[in-house]
Amino acid sequence: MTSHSLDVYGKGTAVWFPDVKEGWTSAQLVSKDVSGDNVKLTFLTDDGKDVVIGTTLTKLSKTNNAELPPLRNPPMLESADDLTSLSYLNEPAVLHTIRTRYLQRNIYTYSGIVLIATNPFQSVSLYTQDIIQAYSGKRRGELEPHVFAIAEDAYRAMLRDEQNQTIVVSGESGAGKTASAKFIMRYFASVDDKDRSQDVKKSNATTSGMSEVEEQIMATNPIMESFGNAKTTRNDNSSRFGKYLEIQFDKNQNIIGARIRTYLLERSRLVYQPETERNYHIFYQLCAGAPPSEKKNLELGDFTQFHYLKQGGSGTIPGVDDAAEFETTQKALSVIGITIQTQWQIFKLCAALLHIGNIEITESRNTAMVSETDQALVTATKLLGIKTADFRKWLVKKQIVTKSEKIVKDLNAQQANVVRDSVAKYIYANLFDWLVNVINESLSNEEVAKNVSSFIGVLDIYGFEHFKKNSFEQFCINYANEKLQQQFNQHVFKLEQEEYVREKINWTFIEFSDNQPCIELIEGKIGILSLLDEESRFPAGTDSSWCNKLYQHFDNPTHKKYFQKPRFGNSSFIISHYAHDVEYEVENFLEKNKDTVPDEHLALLKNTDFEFLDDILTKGSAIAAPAAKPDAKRSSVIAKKPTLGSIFKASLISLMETINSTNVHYIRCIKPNEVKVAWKFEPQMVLSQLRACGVLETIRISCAGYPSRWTFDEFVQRYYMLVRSKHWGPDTKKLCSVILDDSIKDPDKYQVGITKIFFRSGMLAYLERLRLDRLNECVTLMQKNMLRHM
Ligand code: AD9
Ligand code: MG
Repeated sequence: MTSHSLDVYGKGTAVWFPDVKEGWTSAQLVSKDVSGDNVKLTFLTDDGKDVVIGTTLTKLSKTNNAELPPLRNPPMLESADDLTSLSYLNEPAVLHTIRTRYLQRNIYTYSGIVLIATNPFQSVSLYTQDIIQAYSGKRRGELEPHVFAIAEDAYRAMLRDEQNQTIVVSGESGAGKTASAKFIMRYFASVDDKDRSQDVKKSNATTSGMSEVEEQIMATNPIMESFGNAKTTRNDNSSRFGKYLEIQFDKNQNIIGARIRTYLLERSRLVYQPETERNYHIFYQLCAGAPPSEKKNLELGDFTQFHYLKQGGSGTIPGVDDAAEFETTQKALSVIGITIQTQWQIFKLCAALLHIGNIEITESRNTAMVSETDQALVTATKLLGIKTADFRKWLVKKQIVTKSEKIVKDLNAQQANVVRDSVAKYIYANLFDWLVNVINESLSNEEVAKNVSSFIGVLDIYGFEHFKKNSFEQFCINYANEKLQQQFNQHVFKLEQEEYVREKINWTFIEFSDNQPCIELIEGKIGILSLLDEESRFPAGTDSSWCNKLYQHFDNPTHKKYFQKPRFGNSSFIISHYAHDVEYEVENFLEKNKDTVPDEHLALLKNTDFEFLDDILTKGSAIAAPAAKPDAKRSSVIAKKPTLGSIFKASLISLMETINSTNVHYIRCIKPNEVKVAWKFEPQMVLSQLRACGVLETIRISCAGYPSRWTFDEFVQRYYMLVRSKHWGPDTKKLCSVILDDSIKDPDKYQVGITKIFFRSGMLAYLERLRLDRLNECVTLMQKNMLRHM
């Protein structure tokens, strides 16, 4: 961040010092001694401690004043609703402003084009119909910062520029992305816009005042959440997939449809949940809410009956009634047009998965065994409409096909468990994708697609993740965030430079750290992902052989900036992401990437009598599931299957293409504390998120240019008193020049554009000080006058 010269530090100057607990603590300069080259500054912190800085003028000039503490903003700016209006735009100032506002119950703050949303962890009355209406038709800045203002902005821009829009919502788990995305959806669905043609609405309005399609769009939320959200340690309703929702408008700006794209559903959750976490909500809803007759048919009981539901030891969520939620899910499924009959087929499939998880695999002399009469096996295969004996056989055996023969080999219990779970995960992933397809068909059929004239996309995607142990999932998530960060930086830059050009001010190109090399390292031709795919296809490939290849290719000076081999061990690698260095453990990367289901099982499932299962396997997952031809060479079947990594890469590239073809708006959600308590603000936690979401980096970028800008009118209104009244007149631009000439001697500190004045960092604080001095002078003068007349 920018450092200011020693001259700015006078007695009483307020500054910030780092603080382990608070992030930063405030202090005031109490004495300043400069003798010869020596400088001694004494500060008194707000908690009563002296801090002395001893240095020399030579050193200060060599280090560009780096030793001097960052300056604190004047009080009038300290709860500014836009961080870019701060005069000193440094890390403590940013943190302090967000904190001050949050403690005043203002959860939203702008940072230039970004809306920062700090989770209140409490229901707040900010989203009523009245407030929706209040934001309708308003320009950003007219009202308090709000997620509705961003939605309205997007809507207006869509009308004005006839361009598609995207609202990117990001942040860490539990920060409020899904909540924000839902508020945005509600805004579009409920705003009663006078500009919009009401004809369509009136003809099919429902009791909620929304049109049928608007109700359907809202209904996608409970569905996607039931099947794609779960309780985790970080969030009771954590989305385990990324989502891009396109809200489609016709030429009269009526909502006529929607389309959802999803990214990387967490498959492992279906078969394993860490301590205190749950599986996907739908299973608990089903166990709690199914009527007795259906429970009997599907052989369902309490969630504790199922291995796939009880591993986390936490089957209920405080404040959530799973049975009531089940009703909500069913209603939502009906709203989007899924018949009751199909709904029960979905639930039947879910029940089958639970029974698969209960199939007991034992081991004798290194050989896996499943009892013929295992009740779970019998029920699962009955529900799935597949042959029990075949399913049992291919749970405990595998077939190796060579050129000349087929060999059947026994599996051990651990391998059999992996096979069992892989089948369950495969079916669930297909069911999830099938649901998304059905929603899309229902919300945007061909007829609708013909009339779509523009869309607003809302991206609710996992933020940067950095845990103690990081695996394939974190790798993919952080790769996505690298791409989004790059898009964001380029966008902020473009906007910044465009404004300079538009205002015709002199500017030089500002350097910023482009993360392209890191992206290249991951997705390049010879990159981490392509090496992973290569190793996944190689029959003898293992996690560790892949890891060694990574070291061979990237552990060298060329890649040092982004890739490192850890000092100890050979089972992990470190990537220096824009937000943080992350160490990835290679264990299971290959398996997760391949996501294989034995061909024998695929063939078995394909031959099911249960038509619905056949349907979801055909229409569901994008992952090709080639039924094993009896004579197919095993290796060629594997070669045909796209890996999860390659699917993710392709979907991400396509997402970025979409985003780049739209006008983008950004919401950064911040989780203010780990314990999910209302109005508790943990500064260190917030700081690390501000860093990870790129807010601090963009602030650094804008500080390198002219971070503060005022229109002539705004400037004159606040600072007219800095010059004598004889200069006051109707020509504001002229008056601005007089004020500027008179007050700021260094011409590099500002530039006058066509409609605005652009200031270097720190100039507003300086002008504020002049203004305050001037006001004090006036008050003294007035007092003297009054005394004289008494
Ligand atoms: V995750 O990556 O899917 O695990 P999100 O989506 O970022 O995460 P979510 O939106 O689910 O988090 O928010 C977590 C919880 O915070 C919600 O369930 C609400 O209880 C709470 N929340 C978030 N934003 C708001 C808000 N604007 N008002 C009230 C909120 N509560
Ligand atoms: Mg979410």
